[in-house]
Amino acid sequence: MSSNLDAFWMPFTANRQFKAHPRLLAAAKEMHYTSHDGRQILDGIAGLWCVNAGHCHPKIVEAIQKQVATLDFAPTFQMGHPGVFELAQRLVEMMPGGNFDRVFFTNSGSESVDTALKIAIAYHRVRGEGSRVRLIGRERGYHGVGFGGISVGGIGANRKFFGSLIPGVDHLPHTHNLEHNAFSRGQPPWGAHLADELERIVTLHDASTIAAVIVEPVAGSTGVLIPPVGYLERLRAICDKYGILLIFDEVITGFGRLGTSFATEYFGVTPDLVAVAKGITSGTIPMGAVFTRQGIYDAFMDAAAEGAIELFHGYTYSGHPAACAAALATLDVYEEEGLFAHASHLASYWEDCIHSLRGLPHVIDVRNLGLVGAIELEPLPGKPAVRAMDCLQRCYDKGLLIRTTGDIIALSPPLIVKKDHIEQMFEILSQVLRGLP
Ligand code: PXG
Ligand code: PLP
Repeated sequence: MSSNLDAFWMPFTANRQFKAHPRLLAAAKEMHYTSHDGRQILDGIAGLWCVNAGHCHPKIVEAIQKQVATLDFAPTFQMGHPGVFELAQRLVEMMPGGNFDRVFFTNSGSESVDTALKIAIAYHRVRGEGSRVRLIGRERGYHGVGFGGISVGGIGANRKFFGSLIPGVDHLPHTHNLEHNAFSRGQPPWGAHLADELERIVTLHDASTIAAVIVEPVAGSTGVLIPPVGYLERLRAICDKYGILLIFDEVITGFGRLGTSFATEYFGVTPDLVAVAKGITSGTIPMGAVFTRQGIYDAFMDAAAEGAIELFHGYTYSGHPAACAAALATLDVYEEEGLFAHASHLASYWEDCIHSLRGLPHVIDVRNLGLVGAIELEPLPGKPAVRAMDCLQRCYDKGLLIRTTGDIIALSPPLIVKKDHIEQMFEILSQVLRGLP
């Protein structure tokens, strides 16, 4: 490797540590990366929770190549192109129960979150409830890195450097509790009552000031926190009681991660807005989207004069032709290869394999749902995150890519994963855990 690594300021990375010991990926195919030194690396995290259809799927690659050579870019401000309308229609048809009838396009999860928050506040305003401006997030929530997303987000390090954030935000408590729920298989039994904290927040601020509650149905980035049985249902009921919009951030849970199209289907709980990204194009081209429930779009149409712009929001690249082509091909692949059903069938095998790590050195919790899972390690005394980072490096050296956050290992393989890949993942992980200081 000859190139100079200095100029690239790497995101969410210990830059100096990385540049001293770089891990470069040079190519990818299906379940594997090829490292710059020519080794095969099994992808245990679908790139960064996004490559759900497997790497370099020929059908998706071809669709993108064709699109870029035919229509490289077309504006969607006062213009359009066929692909974006076709994709929107396909997407709303994927949503269960026909509950969501419109889609707004963005380029990332962070933009989807900001878009959803803005639509929520504006929705109340166009209906004459302009006092509903507060947003409620949750501790340990991750909603990307825009000012909206970090304001409702609940990860201290992502917030504290960045000033006063947006005003009028409050947070629910997180639901992670090892004392009650360690080593739960699937949804943990304890914790539904934590949703009732929303009642307390409503009492404090009054419902007439609150626009929306945003949560990840399964919190991903913070270390895979599975919602307690009944928790999401209770949040929905309280939001209904007070006219508060419920936003699900499905940037990770969308597009098959739980073995269903979306988490809303998995849990049988219908929010008002759904933010997605990542798996929408299987990570090939940046894209995100926000689904809105029946009636939300109509409220904007009803409030604006004919010929007037109804929502003053959008990105140059909202519905970019290359992203639309990638997404359409990705949805075809999900369908033709039955990848969501495949994920659903593998989920119990995945659960058994990940829970086989219980009892290994340093393992204080294991949790799972669908094809996502986490292993929480006891931190080295006085050195948080060091043990998990050591684990990541050792796994990489043995040919497995994992993701860590603090001392939690997260796993989320491409949905094309087979039983023998899963076996190999946990074989490497158990070897590494046995050898960790
Ligand atoms: N919401 C959720 C729930 C996410 O998981 C975003 C929003 C932001 O998406 P963009 O595309 O703007 O990054 C995410 C992204 C991790 C990790 O810690 C997780 C994400 C991104 C990068 C790293 O494993 N999730
Ligand atoms: N900054 C400037 C100066 C711009 O002209 C634009 C878009 O035209 C933006 C930011 C926003 O860029 P995007 O639409 O890609 O989010």
